[in-house]
Amino acid sequence: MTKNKILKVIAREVLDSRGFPTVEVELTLNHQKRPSDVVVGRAIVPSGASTGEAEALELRDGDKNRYLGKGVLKALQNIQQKIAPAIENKAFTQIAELDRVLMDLDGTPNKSQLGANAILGVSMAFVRACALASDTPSDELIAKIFQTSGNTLPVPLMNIINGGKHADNDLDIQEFMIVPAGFSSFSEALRAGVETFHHLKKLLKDQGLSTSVGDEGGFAPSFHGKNPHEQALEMLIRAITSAGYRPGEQIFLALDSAASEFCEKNENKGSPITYLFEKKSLSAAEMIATYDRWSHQYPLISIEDGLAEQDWAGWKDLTEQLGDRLQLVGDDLFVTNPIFLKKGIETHTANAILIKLNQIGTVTETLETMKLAQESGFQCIVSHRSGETEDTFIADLAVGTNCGQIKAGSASRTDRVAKYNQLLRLEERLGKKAVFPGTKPFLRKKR
Ligand code: 2PG
Ligand code: MG
Repeated sequence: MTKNKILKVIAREVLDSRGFPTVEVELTLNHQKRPSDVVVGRAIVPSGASTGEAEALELRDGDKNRYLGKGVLKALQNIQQKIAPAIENKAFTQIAELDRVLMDLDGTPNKSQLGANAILGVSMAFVRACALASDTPSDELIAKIFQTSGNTLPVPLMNIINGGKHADNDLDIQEFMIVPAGFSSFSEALRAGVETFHHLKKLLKDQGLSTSVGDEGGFAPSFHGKNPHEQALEMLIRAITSAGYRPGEQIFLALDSAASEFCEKNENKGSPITYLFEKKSLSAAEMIATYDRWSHQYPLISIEDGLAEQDWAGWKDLTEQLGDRLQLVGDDLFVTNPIFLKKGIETHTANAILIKLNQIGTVTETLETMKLAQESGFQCIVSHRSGETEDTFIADLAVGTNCGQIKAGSASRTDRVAKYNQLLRLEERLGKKAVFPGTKPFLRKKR
């Protein structure tokens, strides 16, 4: 196996889609066949807003005089002063070897010493650089590491109405997604999703509702009246129909409730977790009943973080009651961490996992979690963060692992469409080899 000697690592502070600083890393290697040439792999780390409690640590400076405390100079310093001296002029055969060194250098379970943003930037940049050094596209390199064919384009889960922490409206649920799964190729599916987005804009406008967008490029209207969530779901159905598509056959619906954000902080430990939903306090059972009702009213196929990350008891009931006909995705619940995923597998909690590189902090651990999920019959959805950049690593990751689903936001904002554009390129390059799984990832046994 070819060894890749790291010649240089540099890091800089750049901005994410919310205008907050984040880490960019550039890592230099020699070209494998032309050793006198060098290649530079570059990666930018994303950042979440509705973060899970057990996510790996995102190191921020906390200096209120710079970027409101959100600077990442400490993370850069850790790369320049601690990581670079440990890896420069050393050769690594593969990403797992480098990531092991980074993990050992940090020495903590949640990467709190060096910062997951520092570590992940180096890890992703190394994959990119190895790809360039071997004249292999990044998705192909990932497929080699993951030992798959790497030819499956993901079904996009497009978040076209934003709420919760990603918008300034009265929706408790964070993401209302359309899932154009009933098509035979990624590009057709994307087109249907995008057309639906434009029709939604017109419908909102016609009703005098706002068409300004939230963090992930979806609209963020304020629905009036007592059932804003159902109004949002109805609106999606109308948009699909008005775009000329068939809801429940070509385009389906998915939610990310991000319920940890609206669960009520209960002073008494041990008392059941409740949810402040549509201004009422609801039990987990009542939330489940709401989802159950919606799943009969609408072509809903997937619910992410339907209950809070601490509510394992509620999650178990949710899975028992709806898991045989809906995809139930753990995001804050699992934080891309094999330890929590194992607990989910063992206790039959959830049936899918959201995959975010920066929740765990290295490419290798991300791939390990995905392997574990796939071996256990859990679906994987590779995901962006609400704070994104022009980096399209997740598009390569989704194809390279054949995972079948990606969550990359709406059809507006360059930070979101950059991922879809990369997937279009990959689809074109794969040509006849490209596979689009359609509704397959969502098929479950009927009750
Ligand atoms: C989520 C994500 C991405 P954030 O909750 O799934 O949509 O949001 O990055 O804010 O955690
Ligand atoms: Mg989520």
